[in-house]
Amino acid sequence: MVERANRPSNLSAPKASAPGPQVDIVGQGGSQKVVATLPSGESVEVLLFGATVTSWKSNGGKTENLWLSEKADLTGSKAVRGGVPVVFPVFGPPPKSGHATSSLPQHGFARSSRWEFLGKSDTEDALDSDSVKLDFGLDRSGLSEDARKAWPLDFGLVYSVTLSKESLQTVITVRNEGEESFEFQFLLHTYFKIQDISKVSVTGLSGTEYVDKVLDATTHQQKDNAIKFTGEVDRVYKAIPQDTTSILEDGKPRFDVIRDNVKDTVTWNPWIEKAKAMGDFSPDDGYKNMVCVEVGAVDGWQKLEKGEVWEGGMLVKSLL
Ligand code: TA6
Repeated sequence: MVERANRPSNLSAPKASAPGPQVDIVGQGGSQKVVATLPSGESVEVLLFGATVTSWKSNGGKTENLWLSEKADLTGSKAVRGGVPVVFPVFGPPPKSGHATSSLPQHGFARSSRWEFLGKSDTEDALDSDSVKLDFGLDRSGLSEDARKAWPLDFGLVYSVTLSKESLQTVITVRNEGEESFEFQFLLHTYFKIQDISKVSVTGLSGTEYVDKVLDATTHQQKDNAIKFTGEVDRVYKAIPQDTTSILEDGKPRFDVIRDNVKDTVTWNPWIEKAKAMGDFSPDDGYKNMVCVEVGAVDGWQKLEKGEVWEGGMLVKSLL
């Protein structure tokens, strides 16, 4: 045998590629959802109705990170109470009149329209079994007749949900498919699951201006670094300089919510009375186990000319 330098070592049979993420479409009609599970057990569930993430489990699948009302409608007949409802093209009650969104329902139509599952898109490294990216699409053709009449504009949305071992990334791409420009707002109305609201604080918003909807929508400055919850909280923080807002439990970091091309964030807890008043909010004392930290572009409007595209979203790290 000829001795050669750098003789190739024995070529071992290529390693059988590690099992990749499992992606299934489950259920029928309005209850149809996409379930993706990593080989290590983490999972995400996305209801096609609203492209609503209804479950995100990290920590090998042992930790559910999202709160979902026990009376959440998961049949596609109304927006889901919990998980991550997608708010588009308007946040909150639309302008009373004279605006393209004025005839839309609160929080717009995206969270109560049937989205199309576009598929599991290839990650950079197809053998990457530590993450999976799911794409969902919505355009005019997917809207109800009422929504099409209320907002007669041509648009295309692609919403990507990427599950990794310790994080969930959700990003929307908005395209103006029509001839005329339009403006919109966008927000991810995320209901985080927590153990005890009395031990929760939200940090990373100090020095930011906010509109307090509990105090007649008056404007305030966030002085303390930590927001605590001892009653109803409904605040719209605007033009936040830093990218990350954190949720702590008992002083320990539980979630980092990282804004991606959006500058605003809503913090909301309905507390006792408002929780009781919502028919699909259950149990009544469920407010103790949830906090909404909702990133978005809701201060003013994003404007798109014909053919223009806008992208924004969030990356959430579960720190448990
Ligand atoms: O994001 C907070 C908020 O705007 C609150 O004012 C409250 O209305 C909440 O959204 C829930 O709205 P919904 O239309 O889902 O009942």
